Parts: sequence; structure tokens; C-alpha cells
Amino acid sequence: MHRMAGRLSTLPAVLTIAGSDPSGGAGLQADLLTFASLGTHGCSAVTAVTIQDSVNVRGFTMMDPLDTMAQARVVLEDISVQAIKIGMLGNAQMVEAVVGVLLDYPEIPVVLDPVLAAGGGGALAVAGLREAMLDLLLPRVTVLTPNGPEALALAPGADNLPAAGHALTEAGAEYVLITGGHGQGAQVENLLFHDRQWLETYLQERLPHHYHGSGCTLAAAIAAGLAHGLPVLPAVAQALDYTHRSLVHAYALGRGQWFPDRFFWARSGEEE
Ligand code: PXL
Repeated sequence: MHRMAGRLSTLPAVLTIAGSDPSGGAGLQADLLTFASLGTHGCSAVTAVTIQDSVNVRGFTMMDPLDTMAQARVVLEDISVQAIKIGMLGNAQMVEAVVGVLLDYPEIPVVLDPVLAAGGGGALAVAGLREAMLDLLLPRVTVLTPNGPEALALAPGADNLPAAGHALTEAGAEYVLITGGHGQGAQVENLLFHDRQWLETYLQERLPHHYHGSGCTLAAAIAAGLAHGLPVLPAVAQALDYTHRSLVHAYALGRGQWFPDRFFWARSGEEE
């Protein structure tokens, strides 16, 4: 094979297992943009097709879990995937199907964005999803990235974020990054937990708008970092920085939330 001097002949591959967002702001569309921006090749297995715009979700149709599983399996059998990012799963049957695939690839790190609702608040999950994620999927997760409300909804009995972080590592997630975008105050506090310990706090300036797909961007960026071979802590730090910068450069296209610019660094004539 021809190799150009000084250039890699391949990109590390990342697989997203996620829902489609026709607005292009969140879901697998956000994941693929993020993967490309961060020098990785994105593969995608679709779990659901949502109907939504920048304001909110109107509905969604689940894929047959067997078809989602088949998409993931053909990719994994053909391509050496270095990290898997999981977004919207929708229901417990989809969780079971995805866990079935993951058990055959125990060496691939998994980043799970436990999607329960869209940025506008509309549900992207049905009853039973939360329990299935907790019981079946969390023990296979390298980095879990809930926002504050998702962490409290997922952690049984936790009434504050540190308690939720501890409970979610106890439930099996190796690292838990609780994002602070839904909180209050001039600074966003992102909390990282590992092994029942509160390991790190990452502070970021709170930005003025509401954004569509910021959680997808963050989880996809962590997966891209892991695919490049970064350990978890540097992968988390660079992903938080990348996501923040994509939000600083966000743009308003529709009537609702702003879209992160995952290619902020590529705009000619703009400083960055
Ligand atoms: O950001 C969460 C999310 C995940 N997946 C899909 C979505 C959204 C939010 O809108 O649409 C498909």
C-alpha cells in the first residue's frame, strides 16, 4: 500500500450507536461531524429515527433492534473500531441488543451518553430504558456522560450530584462525568467520578444560549480521544475543551436552540 511520508495511512475508527436527528444538530449527525473534526473515521449504527427541529422532538420511530445489531456487527467484523459511542437507545430491547454486541468486543472502550430527553425537553425514551441501562449496560461502560438531570434520574435514591456520581460508578460505570450545563451560576461545574471517588472538577464559563447536541458532541469527542489512544483523563479534558469551543462558535439556524460548530477551527479568516 502506498504511504505518504509523514502521514498516517488510516484514521482510527469510531462507531456511534445512536438516533438520527433531521435538524443536524444532535444525534448521530453530531457524532459523525465530531469524529471527522477530531481526525477519526465515523461509523454509525442507527437505533431510532427522530422527528425534530431545533425547538423540540415531535416523535421517533425505533429501528428493529436486530437491524441495529446487524449494522454494528458488520462494521465491527470488517473495521478495527477503536472506541464506541452510544447515544439514544430508546427502549430496553435496544439496550439488550447492544449489550449482546458489546459482550463480543470486551476490549473496545465504550462512552455512553444516557439520553432520556432532547435538548428541548421532549422524551427520547420509553419506560424501562433507565432500568435496562443501569442493570445491563453500565457494567460495560468506560465513560458515562449524564447531564445533571440524567444523573439524578439514573441513580437510584441519589438526591445530589456527588451521591449520583458515586452510585453510578458503583452500578458499574468505570468513569462518570456529570456535566453542569443544566445548573446555575456563572461557571459550569463538570464533575468526574471513578471508583466511588470524586476525582476531578472541570470549571467552564457558562455560555448564554441553549444548545442542541452539546451532550452528543462531548461524548463523541471523548470517544474520538480514546480512539486516538488517549487515557481517560486527557480524553475527557480535551473533549470538554473541544465542546466548549464548539459552543462558543455556535450558530442559530432555526427558531430554537443553537447548533454547536464542530468545525470551528476550519473556518478561514476567523481566529481560533
Ligand atoms: O442530545 C441528546 C440527543 C441524542 N440523540 C438524538 C437526539 C438528541 C437530542 O435532541 O435527537 C437522536
